[in-house]
Amino acid sequence: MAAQGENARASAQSEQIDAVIVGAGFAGMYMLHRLRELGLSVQVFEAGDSVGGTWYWNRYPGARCDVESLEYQYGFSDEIQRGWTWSERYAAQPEILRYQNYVADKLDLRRDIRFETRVTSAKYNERNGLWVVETDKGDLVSARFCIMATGCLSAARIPDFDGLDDFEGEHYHTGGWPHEGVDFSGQRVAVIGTGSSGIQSIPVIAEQAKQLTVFQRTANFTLPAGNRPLRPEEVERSKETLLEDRRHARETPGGIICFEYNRTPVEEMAPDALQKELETRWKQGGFAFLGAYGDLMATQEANQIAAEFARTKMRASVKNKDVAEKLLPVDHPIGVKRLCLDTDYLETFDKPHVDLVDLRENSIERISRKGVVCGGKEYEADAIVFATGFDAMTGALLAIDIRGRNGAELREKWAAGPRTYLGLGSAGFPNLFFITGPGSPSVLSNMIVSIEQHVDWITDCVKRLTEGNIRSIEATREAEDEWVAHVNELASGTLYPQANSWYMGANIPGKPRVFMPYTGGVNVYGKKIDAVAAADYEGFQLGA
Ligand code: FAD
Ligand code: N01
Repeated sequence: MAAQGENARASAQSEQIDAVIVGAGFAGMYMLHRLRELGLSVQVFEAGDSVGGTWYWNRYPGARCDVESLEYQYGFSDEIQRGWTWSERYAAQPEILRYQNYVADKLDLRRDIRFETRVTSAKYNERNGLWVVETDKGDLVSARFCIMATGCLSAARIPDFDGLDDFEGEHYHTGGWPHEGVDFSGQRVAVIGTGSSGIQSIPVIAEQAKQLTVFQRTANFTLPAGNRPLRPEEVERSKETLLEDRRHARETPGGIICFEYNRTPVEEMAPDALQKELETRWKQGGFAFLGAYGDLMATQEANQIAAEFARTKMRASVKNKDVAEKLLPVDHPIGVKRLCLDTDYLETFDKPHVDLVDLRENSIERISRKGVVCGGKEYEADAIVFATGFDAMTGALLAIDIRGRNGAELREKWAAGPRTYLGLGSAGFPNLFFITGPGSPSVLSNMIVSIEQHVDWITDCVKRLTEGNIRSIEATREAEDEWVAHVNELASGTLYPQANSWYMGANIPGKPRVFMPYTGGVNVYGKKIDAVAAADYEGFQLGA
C-alpha cells in the first residue's frame, strides 16, 4: 500500500495527459500519429536524441534491412510512400534512418517527443486509474494510457567477460555504434559474434582493418542477400501498388509478399523439381529459400534437405576447407534462428588478414589489457566489436520498473517467462499496451506490418474506450492463461525450440527458456485479434 500512497502523491504533482508512449522507433512514431488523430494529448519519451529506434542505434558498418526495402516501410499513407524513393533492394541503415526522419518531418512528430529521456518507471494508480510515468530527467507524467513501443531488439548486451574494463583499446557494440563512425584503418580488430550483425559487419570491417579475428560460438546459416540497386520501373510500380500490397502482406504468415510459399511437401516433389526450386530460391536471395517446399519448417527430415543444400553452397564459398567446415552450422535446423543474409561474408575468410576462432573448441576466458583470451592464447586487438546481440523481446520492457494493480511488478510476474494476452496486454496491468509484445508474431514477421497491425488495433481500442466512456481495459487471467498455453503449444509443434536462440531467451544467462513469439503467422494472428475486438474485446475486462 506504500506504493499506492506514493503514486497518489506523484500523480497529484505530475503533468496529466491522455497517453504516454515509450520509444520513438517505427512503432512509437506511428502510434503517436494515430493517437493524435483521435485528438488525444500524447507525450513520447525516447532515450536516443532523435527518432529511428533500431536504425538510430545500429549504425555499424554494413547494417541494412533483410526484408526488402519496398516492403520494409510504412504502408498506412499513400502520400508518404509516394514521396519516398528507395535506392537499393535492401536499404542500408543511413537510408532507413533518413526515411524515418522524413516521416517524422512530414507528420510533424518531434514536437511531442522528449528525446534523450529514458523512462525509468511506470506505476498504475488504482485510485484514479492513471499511469504515473517517471524518467531519468525527472519528468513525472500521469496518463490514462501507457503504450510500450520499446522495441524487441533494443536492449543491446555485452556479455559479462572478465577484464573488459582493463582492455586498453576501444570497444563497441553493434547496437550502440558511435554516430561519427569508426575508422579501423591500420588496426587489429576482434569481432565477437556471428549472428546477423556480425555477418553484415565482418566483410566491411575486413576491408579496412589491418587484421581481423572473428570469434564464433555458433555457426549460422547465411545466404547471399542478392542486394542490388532498384530499377526505376520497380520503384514506380511499387508506388502504385503499395497499399494494396500491404493488404496482401497482412494475409501472409510473415507479412511479406516478395516471394510465395510452395505448399507442396518435399516427398511429393520429384528430385529435379526440388533441386530446381532450391537453386532458384537460393539465387533469388533473401527469405524466399525458406519457402521452397511446404514442410521445410515442419519436420526435422524435411528441414534437413534444405539445410544440407545450404551447407553445400556455403562450403563452396570458402576456399580454405578447414575454415569452411568451421563456418558450417550443424547444431540446429535451418530457419529456427533468424536466417542471415550476407554480402561476401564467407568469402571474407579467405582473405589473408582474416582469422576465425572457433569457440566450440574453447570459449572466451576473459578480455585482457591487450585483447581476447581463449584456449590459453591471447589474441591481441586494438579494438573489439561486440556483435553479441540483445536481451530480446523482454529486455527493454523489464528494464522499466512497471507496476500494475496492488503495486504488482511486471518483472516478478514475468520471472518464469513473459505472460501476455495476444502480446498486447497483461492481466493486472490495465490500460498498458505492448506493441509487438511477446506472444505476438513480431520478430517472426516483417516487423513494420506487425507494428501497424498492433498500432491500428490499439488505436481502435482506445477510441472504443474514450467514446464509450469506459475507463479501463485489462486482460483477464483466464484469457491470458489460455493464450500463453496456446503460444507454447504452437511453438512446441515447430522446430523453433530446437535452437539456442534469442527467440528462446537462450543468449542471456539465467533468462527463462520460453519461446516468446507467436508462430501461427501474421495472417492467422490478425484474424484472432480482429475477432477479439469485434466481440467487444473478448478476454479483456472493460471497467466502467
Ligand atoms: P525500436 O526500433 O527498437 O525502437 C524502440 C525505441 O524505444 C528505441 O529507440 C529505444 O531507445 C526506445 N526505448 C526503449 N526503452 C526505453 C525507455 N525506457 N525510455 C525511453 N526510450 C526507450 N525487422 C524487420 O522486419 N526487417 C528487417 O530488415 C530488420 N532489420 C533489423 C536490423 C537490425 C540491425 C536490428 C537490430 C533489427 C532489425 N529488425 C528488422 C527488427 C527491428 O527492430 C524492427 O524492424 C523495428 O525497427 C522495430 O521498431 P520499434 O519501434 O518496435 O522498436
Ligand atoms: O545478435 P544475435 P545480432 N561468447 O543474438 C554471440 C536482427 N538483425 O545482433 O549464437 C561468444 O543473433 C552469439 O553466439 P550464439 C535479427 O532479427 C537483423 O546479430 O549465442 N559469443 C551470436 O553469434 C537478428 O536475429 C539484421 O552461440 C557470444 C552473436 O553473439 C537480431 O537482430 C542485422 C556470446 C549474437 O547474435 C539479433 O542479431 C542485425 C559470448 N558470451 C540484426 N554471447 C539484418 O540483417 C553472444 N555471442 C536485417
